[in-house]
Amino acid sequence: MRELIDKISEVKNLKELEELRVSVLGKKGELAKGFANMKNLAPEQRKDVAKELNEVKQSFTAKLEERKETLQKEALEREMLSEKIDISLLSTSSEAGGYHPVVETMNRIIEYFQKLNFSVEEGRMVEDDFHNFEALNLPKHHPARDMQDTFYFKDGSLLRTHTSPVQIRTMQRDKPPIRMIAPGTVFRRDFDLTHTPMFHQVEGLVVEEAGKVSFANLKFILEDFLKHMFGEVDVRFRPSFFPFTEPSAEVDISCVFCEGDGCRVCSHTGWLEVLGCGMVDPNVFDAVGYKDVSGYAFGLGVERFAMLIHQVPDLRSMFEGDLRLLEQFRA
Ligand code: 2U9
Repeated sequence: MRELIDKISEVKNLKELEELRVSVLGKKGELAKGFANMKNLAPEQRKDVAKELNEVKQSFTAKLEERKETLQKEALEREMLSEKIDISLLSTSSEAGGYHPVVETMNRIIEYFQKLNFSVEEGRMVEDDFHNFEALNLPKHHPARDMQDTFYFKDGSLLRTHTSPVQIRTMQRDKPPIRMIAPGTVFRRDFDLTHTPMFHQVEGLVVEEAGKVSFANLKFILEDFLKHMFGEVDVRFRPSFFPFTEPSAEVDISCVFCEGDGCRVCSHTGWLEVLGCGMVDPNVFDAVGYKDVSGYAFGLGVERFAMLIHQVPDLRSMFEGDLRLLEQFRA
């Protein structure tokens, strides 16, 4: 017995241990031979020998398991040590990284509004029904609340479908005047050529004492903003509808691909839609308890801006992380 136990501690690796196991516990192993030999013993000896063999089997198996664990641990440690990376070593590569076009575009947008004294608010990605829908004048049965458009959790919370709940929370926290943008990630159950389940928005909100801001102020700032982002483009406002703004408008720029002549990208209209905006609906102010105020708001999709600025035709390439595309945006 002692001999067998000694053999276990002499074994140097898992392969040798397995060989030892087979040679002792295997079908043709030492123990099997011992049991087979019992038929040659005198009947009164058999019980004692069987007892002894079983004890040997038990303690051998236990020792074997113990040694196996030790060897496995040692092997893992050796592997981890060999894979260890010395992060203090100097890099052999001198290639510079760069911002992803979506991040770069987002930063340019943020910078523009920060220079005009807008604060930057972040909020949360997991929201509740009130802040994402109810307070934004999206009534209980509005189609936007559909399970098909929104990622819901079992407890009724949801992934925000726009950054608008950030404005709601800011108004609940601060008194007017408000002058803010909300850049961030949003989620919708939508996936096709022109939609992805995760994308980025920047929304803006300005609230002042009643009568102090008008649609003219909104129009002026958005025109200037779009020229800052896209260069010398024409800008037009078209009447539209959003539940949270009244009146509302969609904003187009002259097509950056054909300069307004008409091409496939602009469906031969010469115009590309880039923004939504309007005067904040009074129901939204009621929901946050604001009285005697006026305000304007706007919203945009950052991926769409990045695509139009860099003339990237396919939205999906914004999410693939393909270095052949990203290397073209290196700083
Ligand atoms: C509050 C009040 C009003 C934000 C607005 C839009 C119009 C809009 C879209 C642009 C492209 C979303 O990413 S997109 O699909 N947005 O058209 N957003 S007005 O209005 C608000 C927001 C918050 C409290």
